Amino acid sequence: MPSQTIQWFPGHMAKTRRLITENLSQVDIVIELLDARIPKSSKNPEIDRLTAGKPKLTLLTKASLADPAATSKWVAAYSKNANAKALAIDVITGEGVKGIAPAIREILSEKLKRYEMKGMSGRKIRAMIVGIPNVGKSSLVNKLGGGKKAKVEDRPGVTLTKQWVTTSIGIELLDMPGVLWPKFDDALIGENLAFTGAIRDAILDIEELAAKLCLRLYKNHTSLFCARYKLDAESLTDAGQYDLLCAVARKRGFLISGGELDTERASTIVLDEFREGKIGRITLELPETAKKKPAPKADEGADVKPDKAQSEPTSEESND
Ligand SMILES: Nc1nc2c(ncn2[C@@H]2O[C@H](COP(=O)(O)OP(=O)(O)OP(=O)(O)O)[C@@H](O)[C@H]2O)c(=O)[nH]1
Ligand SMILES: [Mg+2]
Repeated sequence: MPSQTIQWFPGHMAKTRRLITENLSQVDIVIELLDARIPKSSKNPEIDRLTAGKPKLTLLTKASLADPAATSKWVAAYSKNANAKALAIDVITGEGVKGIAPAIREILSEKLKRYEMKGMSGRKIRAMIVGIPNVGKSSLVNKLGGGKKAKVEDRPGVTLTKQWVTTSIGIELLDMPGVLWPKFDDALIGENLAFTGAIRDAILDIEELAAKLCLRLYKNHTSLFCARYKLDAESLTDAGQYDLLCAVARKRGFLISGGELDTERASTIVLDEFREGKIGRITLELPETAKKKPAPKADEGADVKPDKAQSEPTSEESND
C-alpha cells in the first residue's frame, strides 16, 4: 500500500461538503469530533474552511482508547482561546458527555442572553455534528438523543445523509455523514486514518497497513506492543515492519498449509486489536512540545518529522 495512493475520497464526500454548507445557516454551533488517538490527523482542514465564522466545540472522541495524558495535552492545544473550546469524551464509558451541553451554552452565552432578552429563552439550540467517517458522530447523537435514532456501525461511511435528532437537553442535533478531504499533506495522515478505521479497509492493502502499524507501535509503544504479542523487544531492534508482523503471526501460531506464516490473519488481528484498544490506550500523535526526537533512518517508515515548524503539532513521543 503506497500510502500516498490511498483512494479515500468517494463521491458522497463531495456531497457531504455541500450538505455542510447548505445547512450551516440553520445551526447555532458546529460540533467537530476528532479521534482522540489522532487529534491532528483526524482534523479535516476543509471543515474549518466550510464552517468558518460559526461557533465551534471540539470533542475528542473515543477517549477511552487514547492515552489520557496525551488527551489532556490535546484538549489544552485545542482550547487556546475563549472561542475555541475542547472536551474529551467517550460515548461508551460516558466520560465527558455531561459536559457537552454546559460547554455549548457557555460558547453561545451571548446569543442565549439576547434570546432571553427577546423573551425567546425556550428556543432550542441547534448543533451540526461534523467529523471524519467512523469517528463516532451518530453514536454521540444517539447518546445525547437517548435512543437508537441514528445508525451506528464500526465501519466508515455508515451515515449517508443528514438527520435531525431531538434531545432532552434542549439541543437539536444534526447528524451528518463523515467527510475526508481529497489530498493529505503528509502520508502519515493517511496511515493514521487507516489505522484507526476512518478509511475503508477494502481499499487498503491490509498486510502493509498492519506491518506499518507494528513498526509504529514497536518504536513508540514498545512495552505495550511487546507485552500484547509476547515479543522480546531486545531481539527485534533490527526488525523491519514485515518482520514484526511475522513475529506476531509466529507467536500467535498463525500458520497456513505448508507451515507458512499466516500474515493476513495476523494483520487483521493487529488492526482489530489496536482499534479495540486491546494493545493499550495509545495516542499516535502529540501536540508540539519543546522536546524533539532525533531524525529516524530513511527506511524506517518514519513516524516523526523532526524539522516541522514549531507551531505544528508533532507526531507521537513514547507514551507507554
Ligand atoms: N470506544 C469507543 N467507541 C466508539 C465511541 N464512539 C463511537 N464508537 C464506535 O465507533 C464506531 C463508529 O461509530 P459511528 O457513530 O457509526 O461513527 P460515525 O462518525 O457516525 O460514522 P459515519 O456515519 O460512518 O461517518 C462504532 O463501532 C461505535 O461503537 C467512543 O466514544 N468510544
Ligand atoms: Mg454516522
